[in-house]
Amino acid sequence: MGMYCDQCQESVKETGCIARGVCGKNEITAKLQDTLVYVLEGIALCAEAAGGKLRPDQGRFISEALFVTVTNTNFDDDAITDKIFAALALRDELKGSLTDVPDHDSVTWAGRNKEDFAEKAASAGIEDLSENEDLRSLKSLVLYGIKGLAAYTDHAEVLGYVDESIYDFYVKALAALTKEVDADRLTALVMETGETAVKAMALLDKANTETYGNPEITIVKTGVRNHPGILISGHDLRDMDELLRQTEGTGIDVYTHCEMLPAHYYPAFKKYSHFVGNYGSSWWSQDKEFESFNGPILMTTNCIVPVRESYKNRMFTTGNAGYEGVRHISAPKNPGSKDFSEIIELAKTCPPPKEIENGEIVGGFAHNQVIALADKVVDAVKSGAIKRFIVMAGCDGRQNTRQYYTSVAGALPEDTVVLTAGCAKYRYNKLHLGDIEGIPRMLDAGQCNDSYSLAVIALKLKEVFGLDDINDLPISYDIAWYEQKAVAVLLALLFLGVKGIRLGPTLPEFLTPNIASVLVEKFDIKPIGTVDGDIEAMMEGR
Ligand code: FSO
Ligand code: SF4
Repeated sequence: MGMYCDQCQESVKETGCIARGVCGKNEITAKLQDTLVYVLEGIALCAEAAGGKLRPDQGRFISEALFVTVTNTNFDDDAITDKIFAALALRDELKGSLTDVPDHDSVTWAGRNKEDFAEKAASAGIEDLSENEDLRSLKSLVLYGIKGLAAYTDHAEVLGYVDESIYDFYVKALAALTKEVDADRLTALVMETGETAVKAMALLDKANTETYGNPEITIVKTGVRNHPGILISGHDLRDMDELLRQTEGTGIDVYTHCEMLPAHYYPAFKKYSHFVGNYGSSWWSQDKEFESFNGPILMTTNCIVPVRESYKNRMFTTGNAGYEGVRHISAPKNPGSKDFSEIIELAKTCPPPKEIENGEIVGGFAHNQVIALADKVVDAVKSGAIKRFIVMAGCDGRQNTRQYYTSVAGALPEDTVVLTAGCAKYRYNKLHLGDIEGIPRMLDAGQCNDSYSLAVIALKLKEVFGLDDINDLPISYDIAWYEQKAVAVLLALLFLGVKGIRLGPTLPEFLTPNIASVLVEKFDIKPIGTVDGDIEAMMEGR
């Protein structure tokens, strides 16, 4: 049997990806990832039987393992196989302490090699979760939501921040995925996934801001200098920190790509004079941009696209990211820094990056910075200078239909302010929308996880205006999604009570018509429509 995957927005319509992923994931990689999730379910069942608790190191292992299965994170079969072995060992450790071992194949299955794993995956993953397609759809929402929030939890853990209630939820939710559970309980689990996603984003926000300071208004250059450079992409700020320390004084410049752009907004990184700017744009354009960058590229997380030979020998992965044939920099066994010297030595031999643009991007409007401007913002709303905020957070993607977001941002009335976060911003962050009484019309909070900041801002405005309901604020949500972190962010917004979200460029394939209509009824979620129609509706609060 071939692969089956429907976890991201680019899933093949109606069938899911069954021969090869649109993302480039092949059948073996897909099956190995499914098997990994399957063994994690066995771990959860054993942990549940032992009282529902995981040790912090065990919880952290689950965050990493789930992150490995997120779209565009890891395409390296050997690395995924190693994780399956480690997961089997953890499951057996937990099983060993039980007198009453749960009766489920994922608890007893004993694979030995890659071939066993690929074979096993024919019945692994979510495929055997439920015969009923609506129940399966709800279980998919839970599984994809946990994958997304696990990625955020992992970033916080890397910085030494832990919330054990997130581990309790891994156990509860992963165990539930193996059982016959009715629609009501699954719906409650979907909402609990949203609640846990809020916790994960809050934890990461605390980890990032306590470690690196609160993001500040920053102008980031998009041109290049005449020195060799290293390009760093993905979301991991600790890797950013270590790379900047290790490159200081070497004559190598450091540039960000895609979701690493917001690193420029943190005080801890501003002090480095060799941290010079952002190169290129969103993840899916990395083929062209990595080629013209000329120097080494470090991918700290997703989104990796199939790597071209032209830059493969200049590319490195680290953390949970991986790609067959691309060198991987592992974390040291004992506490300490990763060693990026191989990348730095390679950079010294490379020509400087080729300039592809020469402008500026303004960002750094996370909650602390916006709340510092609260009086100005509230006055502008009261005077009518700002009529509406449009939250345009989320992901970017390859399809031309995503041009919709550029058109919406460009055509919004001049008394609106766009609040953004995530790589979705690359569809409009170079439009120069101007400002309203000194408040920029495009406020970038940061990475996709900083969507949490947007929720904090909304809750603050609700308090300032003395409103009972977050939906009474002059805020509309026009969200773009791509992978499972966006599923987690969406569930987090629903948990916080946000209604009327527009979601595009398409609704998830894994939602059955029945489940989609429940979301429409309960939360007034709607697919995006036309640019003019949606702008008119949003300005009327619809
Ligand atoms: Fe984008 Fe990729 Fe951050 Fe995602 S780079 S698409 S939601 O991984 O994580 O926003
Ligand atoms: Fe297809 Fe997306 Fe799965 Fe890749 S991650 S195989 S594109 S559904």
